[in-house]
Amino acid sequence: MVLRRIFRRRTEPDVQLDKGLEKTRRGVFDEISKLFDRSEIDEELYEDLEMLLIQADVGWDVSQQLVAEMRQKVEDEHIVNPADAREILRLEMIHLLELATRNRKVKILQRGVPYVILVVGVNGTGKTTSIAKLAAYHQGFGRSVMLAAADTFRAAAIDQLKVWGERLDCPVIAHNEGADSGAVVFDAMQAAHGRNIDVLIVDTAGRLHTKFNLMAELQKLRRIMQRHVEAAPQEVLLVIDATTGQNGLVQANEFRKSVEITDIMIAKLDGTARGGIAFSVAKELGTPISYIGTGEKATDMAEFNPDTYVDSLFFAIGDPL
Ligand SMILES: Nc1nc2c(ncn2[C@@H]2O[C@H](COP(=O)(O)OP(=O)(O)O)[C@@H](O)[C@H]2O)c(=O)[nH]1
Ligand SMILES: [Mg+2]
Repeated sequence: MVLRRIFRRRTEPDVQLDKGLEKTRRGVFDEISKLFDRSEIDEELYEDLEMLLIQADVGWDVSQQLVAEMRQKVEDEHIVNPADAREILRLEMIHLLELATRNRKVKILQRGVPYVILVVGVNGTGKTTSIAKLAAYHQGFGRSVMLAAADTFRAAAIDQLKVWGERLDCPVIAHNEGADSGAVVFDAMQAAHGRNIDVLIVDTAGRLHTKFNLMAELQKLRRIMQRHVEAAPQEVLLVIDATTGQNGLVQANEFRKSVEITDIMIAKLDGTARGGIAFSVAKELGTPISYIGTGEKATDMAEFNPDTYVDSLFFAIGDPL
């Protein structure tokens, strides 16, 4: 392996990622980076590194794995320079995150067939906001987007989606509070066909208390979608709240039992100094992480890319080269 002695960014900086990971970078990852500013690789380095990774929400198992792999490489390759060990750590981190992109399905959009995105997740994780971000994202490719308010539990939730629809200039199909979510989806599918919509994004309720209810609800919506489009929903996006730390992982596992998740959005990454959650999501779930949310605006979203992500954990835009 060819190692660079100078630790520097390898990918083009991403403004959204830079912003989203600022707290995490300034906190734990700055300390991690500094750990390697020492004269030799000693036991203390490994111990402190493991502790800091756990602090960053990387998770106990994954932290241990990362450190063990780094140690192994350092030994195998007779590395003595701490700066080289840091480079090994970076490569291990990228490698781990690639687990979260390996199974990514190619998104195939077909003319005249609505590409349906079913958005699921626990209440408050950032689903509705993430839907607005996705809408803006697809609009950016010149696609027509429609939203469906299938979270019918609260009037406020429906209104929130309508407000986003107005801001983004995309139609919202909604019924009244308490209406049958299946009926909303039915109407939305028809409208999407009728208006030649490219992307239909469906908001769902995250407050279904039992797993059975959740499963029944999501399966019902799926069946209704498939009456119109056989492959729908082409994307099932789970939103995880980065500020809830490892708890987000527990929630994700619950959802996975109810519905087949194709993509993950890690929301509110800007709101935490413990942005290491992506590593445990990658390792424990293996479900593709496709996007990250970095704020409350529709443009506060970035595509997830392991290299850029790891670079943004260590380097800020404007850092000296
Ligand atoms: N800082 C920050 N706040 C977010 C982000 N995504 C959502 N929020 C906020 O989190 C709260 C809950 O979001 P909402 O989309 O309503 O969640 P839902 O209940 O899952 O639909 C709102 O106050 C959002 O503005 C994000 O990426 N960063
Ligand atoms: Mg909502």
